[in-house]
Amino acid sequence: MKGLARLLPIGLAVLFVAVAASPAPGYVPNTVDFVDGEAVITHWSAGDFPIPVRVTPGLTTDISDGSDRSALDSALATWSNAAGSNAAVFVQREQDLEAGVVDGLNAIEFSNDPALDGSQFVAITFLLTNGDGRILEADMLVNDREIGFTTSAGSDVGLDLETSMVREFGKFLGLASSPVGGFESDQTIDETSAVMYALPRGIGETARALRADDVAGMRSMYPDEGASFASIRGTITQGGSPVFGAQVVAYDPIEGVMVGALTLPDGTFHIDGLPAGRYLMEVLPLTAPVVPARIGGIYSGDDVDTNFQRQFFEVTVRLGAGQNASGLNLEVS
Ligand SMILES: [Ca+2]
Ligand SMILES: [Ca+2]
Repeated sequence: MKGLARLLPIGLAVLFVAVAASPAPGYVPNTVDFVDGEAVITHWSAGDFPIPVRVTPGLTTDISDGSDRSALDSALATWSNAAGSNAAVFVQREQDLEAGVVDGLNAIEFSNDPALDGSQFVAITFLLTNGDGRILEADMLVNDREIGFTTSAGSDVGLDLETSMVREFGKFLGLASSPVGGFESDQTIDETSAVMYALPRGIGETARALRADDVAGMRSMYPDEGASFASIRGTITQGGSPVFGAQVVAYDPIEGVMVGALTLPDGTFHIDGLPAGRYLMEVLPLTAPVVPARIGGIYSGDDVDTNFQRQFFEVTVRLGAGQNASGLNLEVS
Protein backbone atom coordinates (compact mmCIF):
# COMPACT_ATOMS: atom_id res chain seq x y z
CA MET A 1 0.00 0.00 0.00
CA LYS A 2 3.00 2.25 0.39
CA GLY A 3 5.20 3.22 -2.47
CA LEU A 4 7.06 5.96 -4.18
CA ALA A 5 5.49 6.41 -7.58
CA ARG A 6 1.80 5.48 -7.67
CA LEU A 7 -0.12 4.31 -10.67
CA LEU A 8 -3.51 5.64 -11.71
CA PRO A 9 -6.42 3.56 -10.41
CA ILE A 10 -8.81 2.86 -13.26
CA GLY A 11 -11.29 0.46 -11.79
CA LEU A 12 -12.93 0.06 -8.41
CA ALA A 13 -14.96 -3.11 -8.25
CA VAL A 14 -17.31 -2.50 -5.35
CA LEU A 15 -19.37 -5.27 -3.85
CA PHE A 16 -22.49 -6.06 -5.81
CA VAL A 17 -25.77 -4.43 -4.81
CA ALA A 18 -28.82 -5.98 -6.43
CA VAL A 19 -31.22 -3.66 -8.25
CA ALA A 20 -34.08 -4.93 -10.40
CA ALA A 21 -33.51 -4.14 -14.06
CA SER A 22 -33.89 -5.54 -17.54
CA PRO A 23 -30.93 -6.66 -19.64
CA ALA A 24 -29.07 -3.80 -21.24
CA PRO A 25 -26.40 -3.78 -23.95
CA GLY A 26 -21.62 -3.35 -24.97
CA TYR A 27 -18.13 -3.92 -24.22
CA VAL A 28 -16.39 -0.63 -23.65
CA PRO A 29 -12.72 -0.03 -24.25
CA ASN A 30 -11.37 1.89 -21.31
CA THR A 31 -11.37 5.37 -22.82
CA VAL A 32 -9.24 7.66 -20.73
CA ASP A 33 -9.46 11.12 -22.16
CA PHE A 34 -9.85 13.30 -25.18
CA VAL A 35 -6.72 14.32 -27.05
CA ASP A 36 -7.34 16.78 -29.91
CA GLY A 37 -11.00 15.82 -29.82
CA GLU A 38 -10.31 12.10 -30.16
CA ALA A 39 -11.10 9.59 -27.43
CA VAL A 40 -7.84 7.91 -26.45
CA ILE A 41 -8.28 4.21 -25.72
CA THR A 42 -6.17 2.53 -23.06
CA HIS A 43 -4.51 -0.47 -24.65
CA TRP A 44 -1.51 -2.75 -24.65
CA SER A 45 0.66 -2.84 -27.73
CA ALA A 46 0.38 -6.02 -29.81
CA GLY A 47 4.07 -6.71 -29.21
CA ASP A 48 3.50 -6.80 -25.44
CA PHE A 49 1.76 -10.18 -25.55
CA PRO A 50 2.06 -12.46 -23.71
CA ILE A 51 2.17 -10.12 -20.72
CA PRO A 52 4.01 -11.44 -17.64
CA VAL A 53 2.63 -10.81 -14.15
CA ARG A 54 4.08 -11.57 -10.72
CA VAL A 55 1.71 -12.59 -7.95
CA THR A 56 1.96 -12.62 -4.15
CA PRO A 57 3.35 -16.02 -3.03
CA GLY A 58 0.50 -18.25 -1.90
CA LEU A 59 -2.06 -15.72 -3.21
CA THR A 60 -5.05 -15.45 -0.85
CA THR A 61 -4.72 -16.44 2.83
CA ASP A 62 -8.28 -17.80 2.58
CA ILE A 63 -7.16 -20.83 0.58
CA SER A 64 -4.25 -23.11 1.37
CA ASP A 65 -4.69 -26.07 -0.97
CA GLY A 66 -3.24 -24.35 -4.04
CA SER A 67 -6.59 -24.10 -5.78
CA ASP A 68 -6.28 -20.31 -5.69
CA ARG A 69 -3.27 -20.44 -8.00
CA SER A 70 -5.15 -22.80 -10.31
CA ALA A 71 -8.09 -20.38 -10.32
CA LEU A 72 -5.79 -17.49 -11.28
CA ASP A 73 -4.09 -19.47 -14.03
CA SER A 74 -7.49 -20.51 -15.33
CA ALA A 75 -8.73 -16.90 -15.35
CA LEU A 76 -5.67 -15.84 -17.37
CA ALA A 77 -6.16 -18.73 -19.78
CA THR A 78 -9.76 -17.61 -20.26
CA TRP A 79 -8.61 -14.27 -21.70
CA SER A 80 -5.58 -15.75 -23.48
CA ASN A 81 -7.81 -18.27 -25.26
CA ALA A 82 -10.38 -15.74 -26.50
CA ALA A 83 -10.87 -16.83 -30.12
CA GLY A 84 -9.79 -14.26 -32.69
CA SER A 85 -7.64 -12.22 -30.30
CA ASN A 86 -3.93 -12.39 -29.62
CA ALA A 87 -4.20 -11.00 -26.06
CA ALA A 88 -2.40 -13.20 -23.52
CA VAL A 89 -1.29 -12.90 -19.89
CA PHE A 90 0.66 -15.40 -17.79
CA VAL A 91 2.10 -15.73 -14.28
CA GLN A 92 5.86 -15.36 -14.58
CA ARG A 93 6.51 -16.15 -10.94
CA GLU A 94 5.28 -15.67 -7.40
CA GLN A 95 7.00 -12.72 -5.77
CA ASP A 96 6.22 -10.24 -2.98
CA LEU A 97 5.60 -6.92 -4.71
CA GLU A 98 3.50 -3.88 -3.87
CA ALA A 99 0.76 -2.98 -6.32
CA GLY A 100 0.81 0.58 -7.58
CA VAL A 101 4.58 0.97 -7.59
CA VAL A 102 6.17 1.92 -10.89
CA ASP A 103 8.96 -0.63 -11.09
CA GLY A 104 8.58 -2.05 -14.56
CA LEU A 105 6.87 -5.16 -13.13
CA ASN A 106 3.19 -6.05 -13.36
CA ALA A 107 2.33 -6.95 -9.76
CA ILE A 108 -0.77 -8.81 -8.59
CA GLU A 109 -0.75 -8.14 -4.86
CA PHE A 110 -3.03 -10.04 -2.49
CA SER A 111 -2.95 -7.67 0.46
CA ASN A 112 -3.89 -8.23 4.10
CA ASP A 113 -2.72 -4.73 5.06
CA PRO A 114 -4.75 -3.37 8.05
CA ALA A 115 -5.02 -0.13 6.05
CA LEU A 116 -7.70 -1.97 4.05
CA ASP A 117 -9.93 -2.44 7.12
CA GLY A 118 -13.45 -1.33 6.28
CA SER A 119 -12.82 -1.05 2.53
CA GLN A 120 -15.35 -2.72 0.23
CA PHE A 121 -13.62 -3.10 -3.09
CA VAL A 122 -12.64 -6.53 -4.39
CA ALA A 123 -9.68 -5.40 -6.47
CA ILE A 124 -8.28 -2.24 -8.03
CA THR A 125 -6.24 -2.21 -11.22
CA PHE A 126 -3.70 0.54 -11.74
CA LEU A 127 -2.59 1.36 -15.27
CA LEU A 128 0.44 3.43 -16.24
CA THR A 129 -0.04 4.78 -19.75
CA ASN A 130 1.67 7.14 -22.15
CA GLY A 131 -0.08 9.99 -23.97
CA ASP A 132 -1.37 7.68 -26.69
CA GLY A 133 -3.11 5.48 -24.15
CA ARG A 134 -0.58 2.69 -24.49
CA ILE A 135 -0.28 0.73 -21.25
CA LEU A 136 3.30 0.60 -20.03
CA GLU A 137 2.70 -1.23 -16.77
CA ALA A 138 -0.29 -2.59 -14.85
CA ASP A 139 -0.62 -3.57 -11.20
CA MET A 140 -3.56 -5.06 -9.34
CA LEU A 141 -4.35 -4.75 -5.65
CA VAL A 142 -6.58 -7.58 -4.43
CA ASN A 143 -8.39 -6.88 -1.15
CA ASP A 144 -7.64 -10.10 0.70
CA ARG A 145 -8.09 -8.24 3.99
CA GLU A 146 -11.84 -7.65 3.69
CA ILE A 147 -12.90 -10.10 1.00
CA GLY A 148 -13.27 -13.81 1.68
CA PHE A 149 -12.44 -15.80 -1.44
CA THR A 150 -13.44 -19.31 -2.39
CA THR A 151 -12.70 -21.64 -5.27
CA SER A 152 -15.83 -23.75 -4.69
CA ALA A 153 -18.44 -22.70 -7.24
CA GLY A 154 -21.72 -21.82 -5.56
CA SER A 155 -20.21 -21.50 -2.10
CA ASP A 156 -22.17 -19.08 0.05
CA VAL A 157 -19.23 -18.16 2.25
CA GLY A 158 -17.02 -16.27 -0.16
CA LEU A 159 -16.59 -14.63 -3.54
CA ASP A 160 -15.56 -16.95 -6.33
CA LEU A 161 -11.88 -16.11 -6.87
CA GLU A 162 -11.82 -17.16 -10.51
CA THR A 163 -14.88 -15.01 -11.32
CA SER A 164 -13.27 -12.03 -9.59
CA MET A 165 -9.96 -12.57 -11.40
CA VAL A 166 -11.53 -12.98 -14.84
CA ARG A 167 -13.37 -9.70 -14.40
CA GLU A 168 -10.42 -7.77 -13.02
CA PHE A 169 -8.08 -9.01 -15.74
CA GLY A 170 -10.53 -7.60 -18.26
CA LYS A 171 -9.65 -4.21 -16.77
CA PHE A 172 -5.96 -5.15 -16.77
CA LEU A 173 -6.32 -5.74 -20.52
CA GLY A 174 -7.90 -2.32 -21.02
CA LEU A 175 -11.63 -2.98 -20.94
CA ALA A 176 -13.95 -0.80 -18.90
CA SER A 177 -17.16 -2.02 -17.30
CA SER A 178 -19.79 -3.06 -19.82
CA PRO A 179 -23.49 -2.19 -19.72
CA VAL A 180 -24.36 -5.53 -21.37
CA GLY A 181 -26.23 -7.42 -18.70
CA GLY A 182 -29.12 -7.46 -16.33
CA PHE A 183 -30.84 -9.33 -13.53
CA GLU A 184 -33.07 -12.32 -13.15
CA SER A 185 -36.28 -11.83 -11.22
CA ASP A 186 -34.59 -13.22 -8.11
CA GLN A 187 -32.03 -10.41 -8.47
CA THR A 188 -29.09 -12.63 -9.36
CA ILE A 189 -27.19 -11.46 -12.44
CA ASP A 190 -28.49 -12.96 -15.67
CA GLU A 191 -26.26 -15.72 -17.10
CA THR A 192 -25.92 -13.98 -20.45
CA SER A 193 -24.51 -10.82 -18.88
CA ALA A 194 -20.97 -9.92 -19.88
CA VAL A 195 -18.16 -10.92 -17.54
CA MET A 196 -17.36 -7.20 -17.63
CA TYR A 197 -20.92 -6.24 -16.69
CA ALA A 198 -20.71 -3.09 -14.60
CA LEU A 199 -22.27 -4.71 -11.55
CA PRO A 200 -19.97 -7.52 -10.43
CA ARG A 201 -21.17 -10.93 -9.34
CA GLY A 202 -21.78 -11.42 -5.64
CA ILE A 203 -21.37 -14.33 -3.26
CA GLY A 204 -22.65 -17.58 -4.74
CA GLU A 205 -22.51 -16.27 -8.34
CA THR A 206 -19.94 -17.37 -10.90
CA ALA A 207 -19.00 -16.08 -14.36
CA ARG A 208 -15.78 -17.85 -15.30
CA ALA A 209 -16.29 -17.95 -19.08
CA LEU A 210 -16.30 -14.96 -21.44
CA ARG A 211 -19.54 -13.92 -23.10
CA ALA A 212 -19.85 -12.70 -26.70
CA ASP A 213 -19.56 -9.06 -25.59
CA ASP A 214 -16.27 -9.70 -23.76
CA VAL A 215 -14.80 -11.67 -26.67
CA ALA A 216 -15.82 -8.95 -29.14
CA GLY A 217 -13.96 -6.46 -26.95
CA MET A 218 -10.75 -8.49 -27.23
CA ARG A 219 -11.18 -8.99 -30.99
CA SER A 220 -11.79 -5.29 -31.44
CA MET A 221 -8.77 -4.19 -29.38
CA TYR A 222 -6.34 -7.04 -30.11
CA PRO A 223 -7.37 -8.84 -33.30
CA ASP A 224 -5.53 -11.95 -34.40
CA GLU A 225 -3.71 -11.38 -37.65
CA GLY A 226 -5.87 -12.79 -40.41
CA ALA A 227 -8.97 -13.10 -38.25
CA SER A 228 -12.10 -12.08 -40.11
CA PHE A 229 -15.00 -10.69 -38.13
CA ALA A 230 -17.95 -8.51 -38.97
CA SER A 231 -18.75 -5.02 -37.75
CA ILE A 232 -21.69 -2.65 -37.64
CA ARG A 233 -21.08 1.08 -37.62
CA GLY A 234 -23.35 4.04 -37.72
CA THR A 235 -24.77 7.06 -35.91
CA ILE A 236 -27.48 7.58 -33.32
CA THR A 237 -29.41 10.83 -33.52
CA GLN A 238 -32.35 12.45 -31.76
CA GLY A 239 -34.10 15.26 -33.60
CA GLY A 240 -31.20 15.17 -36.04
CA SER A 241 -28.61 15.83 -33.31
CA PRO A 242 -25.99 13.27 -32.26
CA VAL A 243 -26.67 11.28 -29.09
CA PHE A 244 -23.65 10.80 -26.80
CA GLY A 245 -23.36 7.70 -24.63
CA ALA A 246 -26.28 5.79 -26.13
CA GLN A 247 -26.01 2.02 -25.75
CA VAL A 248 -26.27 0.33 -29.13
CA VAL A 249 -26.64 -3.43 -29.15
CA ALA A 250 -26.53 -5.95 -31.94
CA TYR A 251 -28.40 -9.10 -31.03
CA ASP A 252 -28.48 -12.42 -32.86
CA PRO A 253 -31.36 -14.30 -31.22
CA ILE A 254 -30.53 -17.57 -32.98
CA GLU A 255 -26.92 -17.73 -31.84
CA GLY A 256 -27.62 -15.88 -28.61
CA VAL A 257 -24.90 -13.35 -29.41
CA MET A 258 -25.31 -9.93 -27.82
CA VAL A 259 -22.62 -7.30 -28.38
CA GLY A 260 -22.90 -3.62 -27.71
CA ALA A 261 -21.09 -0.33 -27.78
CA LEU A 262 -21.57 3.22 -26.57
CA THR A 263 -21.77 6.18 -28.93
CA LEU A 264 -19.04 8.80 -29.00
CA PRO A 265 -19.87 12.51 -28.60
CA ASP A 266 -20.51 12.77 -32.36
CA GLY A 267 -23.15 10.04 -32.06
CA THR A 268 -21.13 7.42 -33.91
CA PHE A 269 -20.79 3.82 -32.74
CA HIS A 270 -18.56 0.91 -33.72
CA ILE A 271 -19.57 -2.64 -32.91
CA ASP A 272 -16.61 -4.74 -34.01
CA GLY A 273 -15.50 -8.34 -33.58
CA LEU A 274 -18.90 -9.83 -34.47
CA PRO A 275 -19.31 -13.37 -35.75
CA ALA A 276 -21.33 -13.85 -38.93
CA GLY A 277 -25.04 -13.73 -38.24
CA ARG A 278 -28.35 -11.87 -38.48
CA TYR A 279 -28.50 -9.00 -36.06
CA LEU A 280 -31.38 -7.04 -34.64
CA MET A 281 -30.60 -3.57 -33.33
CA GLU A 282 -31.58 -1.98 -30.05
CA VAL A 283 -30.71 1.46 -28.65
CA LEU A 284 -31.21 2.44 -25.03
CA PRO A 285 -30.06 5.11 -22.62
CA LEU A 286 -27.30 4.61 -20.05
CA THR A 287 -29.54 4.62 -17.01
CA ALA A 288 -29.80 2.66 -13.75
CA PRO A 289 -28.47 0.29 -12.72
CA VAL A 290 -25.56 0.99 -15.10
CA VAL A 291 -25.30 4.75 -14.84
CA PRO A 292 -22.50 6.65 -16.64
CA ALA A 293 -20.32 6.84 -13.51
CA ARG A 294 -20.10 3.02 -13.50
CA ILE A 295 -18.58 3.08 -16.99
CA GLY A 296 -16.07 5.85 -16.34
CA GLY A 297 -13.65 7.42 -18.79
CA ILE A 298 -15.27 9.88 -21.17
CA TYR A 299 -18.68 8.58 -20.05
CA SER A 300 -18.33 9.59 -16.42
CA GLY A 301 -19.46 13.19 -16.87
CA ASP A 302 -22.99 14.60 -16.87
CA ASP A 303 -22.95 15.24 -20.62
CA VAL A 304 -24.11 11.71 -21.49
CA ASP A 305 -27.52 11.87 -23.19
CA THR A 306 -30.07 9.72 -21.38
CA ASN A 307 -33.27 11.55 -22.29
CA PHE A 308 -34.70 9.16 -24.86
CA GLN A 309 -36.68 5.93 -24.97
CA ARG A 310 -35.34 2.41 -25.29
CA GLN A 311 -36.06 1.36 -28.85
CA PHE A 312 -35.87 -1.77 -30.96
CA PHE A 313 -35.35 -1.22 -34.67
CA GLU A 314 -36.86 -3.32 -37.39
CA VAL A 315 -33.53 -3.48 -39.11
CA THR A 316 -31.92 -6.83 -39.61
CA VAL A 317 -28.24 -6.68 -40.45
CA ARG A 318 -27.08 -9.86 -42.19
CA LEU A 319 -23.33 -10.23 -42.08
CA GLY A 320 -20.96 -12.86 -43.32
CA ALA A 321 -17.46 -13.26 -41.93
CA GLY A 322 -15.42 -10.17 -42.71
CA GLN A 323 -18.44 -8.15 -43.81
CA ASN A 324 -19.01 -4.68 -42.46
CA ALA A 325 -22.21 -2.69 -42.33
CA SER A 326 -21.58 1.04 -42.14
CA GLY A 327 -23.72 4.14 -42.27
CA LEU A 328 -26.48 2.61 -40.16
CA ASN A 329 -28.22 5.72 -38.90
CA LEU A 330 -30.85 5.23 -36.23
CA GLU A 331 -33.07 8.03 -34.91
CA VAL A 332 -34.36 7.73 -31.34
CA SER A 333 -37.13 9.70 -29.66
CA1 LIG B 1 4.50 -2.43 -10.69
CA1 LIG C 1 -9.41 -12.82 2.36
